[in-house]
Amino acid sequence: MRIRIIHGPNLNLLGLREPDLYGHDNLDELNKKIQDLAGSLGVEVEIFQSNSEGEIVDLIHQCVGHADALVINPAAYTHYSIAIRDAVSTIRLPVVEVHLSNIHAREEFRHRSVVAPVACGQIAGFGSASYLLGLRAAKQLVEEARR
Ligand code: CA2
Repeated sequence: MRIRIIHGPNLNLLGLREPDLYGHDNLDELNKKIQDLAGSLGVEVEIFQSNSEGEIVDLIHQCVGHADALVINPAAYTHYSIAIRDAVSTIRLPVVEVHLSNIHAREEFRHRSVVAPVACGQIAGFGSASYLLGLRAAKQLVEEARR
């Protein structure tokens, strides 16, 4: 089973500021945690980060025929990118939306996700563990679909 992980804009800066919101892990440390869990779950992961909306759309499209599920933190695009929402709804694969912070406990403009309604579910507020929970959820969704 292959699961694609996409980190959205500015997450390349993780660990460099706002640790109270996003935790102390930098992106390499977070990716190592994801790879370690994937190894123990017997799942292959491929991890991408992009600051560009169009590139993220392309990365979502490339999942078709290549990955079994997608875990995505669309970062700020969560709140307004119809292009990313449409890409997610087009691929017809299990998609789990994740956020480091609890977007529902922050500014009102972060409460709305335009992606969540076309994802299987959303995990928010657990720091790096949101991705680990998202990976477990994605694996379970793929297994359920195969039964
Ligand atoms: O909580 C999340 O994971 C977010 O997706 C992070 C986005 C924010 O716009 C969303 O509302 C919630 C921001 C990503 C910025 O990441 C940085 C982390 C540390 C330092 C600088 C940027």
